[in-house]
Amino acid sequence: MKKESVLKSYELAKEQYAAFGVDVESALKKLQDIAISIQCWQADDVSGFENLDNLGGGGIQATGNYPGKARNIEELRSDIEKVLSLVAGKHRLSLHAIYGDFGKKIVDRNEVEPVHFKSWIQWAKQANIKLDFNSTSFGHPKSGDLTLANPDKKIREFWVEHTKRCRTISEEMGKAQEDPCMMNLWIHDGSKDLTVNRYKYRQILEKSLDDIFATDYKNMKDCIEAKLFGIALESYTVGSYDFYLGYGAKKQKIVTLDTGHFHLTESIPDKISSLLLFTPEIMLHVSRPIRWDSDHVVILNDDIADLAKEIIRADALKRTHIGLDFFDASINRIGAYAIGIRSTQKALLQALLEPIEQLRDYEAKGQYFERLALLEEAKTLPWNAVWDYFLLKNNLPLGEAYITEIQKYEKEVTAKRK
Ligand code: RNT
Ligand code: ZN
Repeated sequence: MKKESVLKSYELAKEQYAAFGVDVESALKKLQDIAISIQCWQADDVSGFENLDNLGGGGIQATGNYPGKARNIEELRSDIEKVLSLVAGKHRLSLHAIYGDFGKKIVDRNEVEPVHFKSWIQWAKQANIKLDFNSTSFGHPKSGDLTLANPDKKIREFWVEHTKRCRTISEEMGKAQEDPCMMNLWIHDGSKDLTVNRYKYRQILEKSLDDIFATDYKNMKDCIEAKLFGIALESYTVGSYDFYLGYGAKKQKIVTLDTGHFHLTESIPDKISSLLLFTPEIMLHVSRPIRWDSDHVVILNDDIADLAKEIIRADALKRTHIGLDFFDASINRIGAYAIGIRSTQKALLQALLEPIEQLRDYEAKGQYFERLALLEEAKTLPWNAVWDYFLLKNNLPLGEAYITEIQKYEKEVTAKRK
């Protein structure tokens, strides 16, 4: 793609959008400022860098064995830096507790401390990126079927301690970056087969959360992530959407909507406007479920386009934190990141370019044919010309040229990891 053609197409697109009352430049400015919280775990298939025997407990699994996954902190940082060099905008990195800089030390989950994330905080500052955080209750001998909802006091307390420590780590991150660190709490707790104790486990989880959240912090924000079911825990999930929605509304915590954690025909976009009325903010885990919570790479499909539109229509950008959550181990991992981030940005751009005023005007007047017609027309307005210009303005490879960049990094870096 030639620079001149991009500029020419952009000018024409701008004109076309102006005819619908859409200010393209202001849309681009907004897009430039939307930070996406990039999940660190796509780089290494959710393995982390603990020196513990990880084989003890499940809860999560990546599938595929494409060569070149990051094997240590240095490689992960280098991969993330590469990803950031291929996308426009200033973004964030979401770390899990198992990604601490533990050196050769054995640090159990109930021993994690801010010091284990000191080098991450330093790196982040220098990479000009902000950090978000997650407690990790999966992949540990004490994970089992129940962690924070475990009737066994010792196990429950172990995970309460872990999660409390994660909040202090998040607080340190937030303080250092002078911007709140979003801490996400997700646990897999549930039951493979019928349980006759649905109430009991939820009561225990509520108690654990109350313990965990007893201390107030200024530089971190708590997010609680619901799920429909997990593999091997198909019959019951303690932390269901009802559970966290209730807890979030009651205690003013942020509910995390993972787009892979609902019935496949359930509309996640429709939840945005309700959550914003009853909970302080929203955290998103943008993912792509195929038949189930498969965590495929995010692509520009209707689900994500509709989600982005709801955020913009509800004027919710300031209260919505957009995080990604996919981990595909079957393709080039840097490529997976690039596709996922770019597709999310494309969805947001489309949403920002919607001729919303005209649409609302039609709706107010009861002109529903006109509303539907314009919604259809808007789909094929030249948003892609605006996208190309966005890349050009950010000095990024145009169109599909980023593929070559990733192939080069693969040849020079990731393919050499054996
Ligand atoms: C799992 C949840 C959770 C994880 C990450 C690694 O189903 O989506 O958010 O993917 O914490
Ligand atoms: Zn998630």
